[in-house]
Amino acid sequence: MTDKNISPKLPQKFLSDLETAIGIKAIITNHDDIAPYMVEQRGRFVGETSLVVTPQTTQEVSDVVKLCAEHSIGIVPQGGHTGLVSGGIPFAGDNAIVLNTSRLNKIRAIDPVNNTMIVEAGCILQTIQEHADNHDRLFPLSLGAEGSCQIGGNIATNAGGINVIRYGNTRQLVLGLEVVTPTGEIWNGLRALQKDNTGYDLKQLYIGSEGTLGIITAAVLQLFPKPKEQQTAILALTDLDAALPLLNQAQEMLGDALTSFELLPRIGVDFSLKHGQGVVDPIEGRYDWYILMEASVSLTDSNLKALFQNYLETAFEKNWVQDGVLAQSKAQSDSFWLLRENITLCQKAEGGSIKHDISVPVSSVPAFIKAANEAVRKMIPGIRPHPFGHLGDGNIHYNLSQPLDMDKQDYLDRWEEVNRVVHDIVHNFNGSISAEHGIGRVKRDENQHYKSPVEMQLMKNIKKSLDPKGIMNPGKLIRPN
Ligand code: FAD
Ligand code: 2HG
Ligand code: ZN
Repeated sequence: MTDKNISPKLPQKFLSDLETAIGIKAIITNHDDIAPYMVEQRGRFVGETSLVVTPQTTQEVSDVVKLCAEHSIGIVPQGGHTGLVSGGIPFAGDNAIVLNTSRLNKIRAIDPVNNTMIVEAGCILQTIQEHADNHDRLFPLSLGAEGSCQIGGNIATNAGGINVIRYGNTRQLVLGLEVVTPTGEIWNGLRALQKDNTGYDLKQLYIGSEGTLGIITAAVLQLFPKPKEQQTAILALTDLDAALPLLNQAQEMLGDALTSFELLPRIGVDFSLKHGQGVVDPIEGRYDWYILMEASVSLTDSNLKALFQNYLETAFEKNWVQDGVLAQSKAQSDSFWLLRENITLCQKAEGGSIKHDISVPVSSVPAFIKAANEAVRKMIPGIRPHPFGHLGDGNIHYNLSQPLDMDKQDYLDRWEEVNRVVHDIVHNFNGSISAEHGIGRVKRDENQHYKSPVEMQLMKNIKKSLDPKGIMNPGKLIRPN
């Protein structure tokens, strides 16, 4: 039974046509069964809907969308539900149902000769990585949520992660898409081609569109040769400024073998050690800043280890690092990454955390961090900044844990005010207020504040032209009229 108090109120005809199209098993209307689909990662908002559907084929997705279009009902696409900007839940008043893609999860094909793989939107990222690996290939997209996020969500958010410096964002890893449009038509753009100049590149429009232009049902992914040798090191910096020459030197001495270059502050290390399971401190002593870096090559018998050791010697000679450990085994390298990947989950245990996902030119990262730290400390004495993340891409998760002696709610009430101060600094550095997590609902108005009216209008024109009824993920990314 549909809960009568919760939107959207669904016409009986809609529900019976839906049941005919996708079957009762794919329809969830019970409030308690819907609840888990409404709780987002950060626990900041709870979604509201009277219906969740879980179609199993592209045709079923198309049938659902056609019915929603006919009845002017909104649709929120939802994948692994790991997004960090509240893009995958409907808000009260959105008049929208949720279309969850978890059952749309077939790997349709792999072509190792062409270095491509065709997967459905609901495939878990880790499953895709493992399948590629079983065929001696690499799918390089990698992020902390890879055990539960889905490729449809990754594509819809143009996810970044830890290997962008070498392989690019999701945008660079997709050759073709299959999409159900807001009218329910199926666009089969599953072309596995390296070259295809036949007009507007529609797939790039859908990548990063956060479910506002249509539902991605399948994709052609670009695969790469599997790395045969890998070196991972964690280094304690002399100071934050040393990160930049250290990065430049890595690019000079390791060339394109450099795959990750991540910044960790001591406080983030402390969070992971205190709250994470099985996390160990790799370096004796306490240092303010660390770099976790990795290099890999797909050649056997390469001289990567020697190159890496030379690089580390240079880093010590130049006094950029005070201490460091080069992983001696896969297990040790995994333990470095465990420390890094635990920061997001462990910061939750430290009370309220006001988050920012910013990028500035790589050369401006230390200056940005210093300016932002000074500004937020002035605003809220005792605030605990823990900037971390993808320094090699200029992308810092500038997260701010609450002062130890402050009430959590009083702190979180200052979210928007703090955002504005930090984002103004980002803006002054010609940066972006969302480097990899997207805009969703959380950053919608903030995005509009910083984007030029011309750019906003172009985005609105595209939305209006592809989704004139405004049913695709209403209220996300672009404010409805
Ligand atoms: P969801 O959260 O379900 O949805 C995200 C958005 O995409 C929503 O707007 C939704 O409507 C839309 N969407 C989902 N599926 C489709 C579809 N098939 N068609 C159209 N629209 C769709 N992100 C990074 O970029 N880099 C990181 O390093 C990173 N690390 C993370 C670590 C942790 C611990 C966590 C919890 C999150 C992290 N994230 C990171 C954020 C998140 O994992 C990514 O945004 C991911 O790409 C979302 O995938 P999902 O399947 O969970 O999508
Ligand atoms: C990461 O790089 C994720 O770990 C999550 O993008 C960042 O916790 C965050 O803000
Ligand atoms: Zn990240």
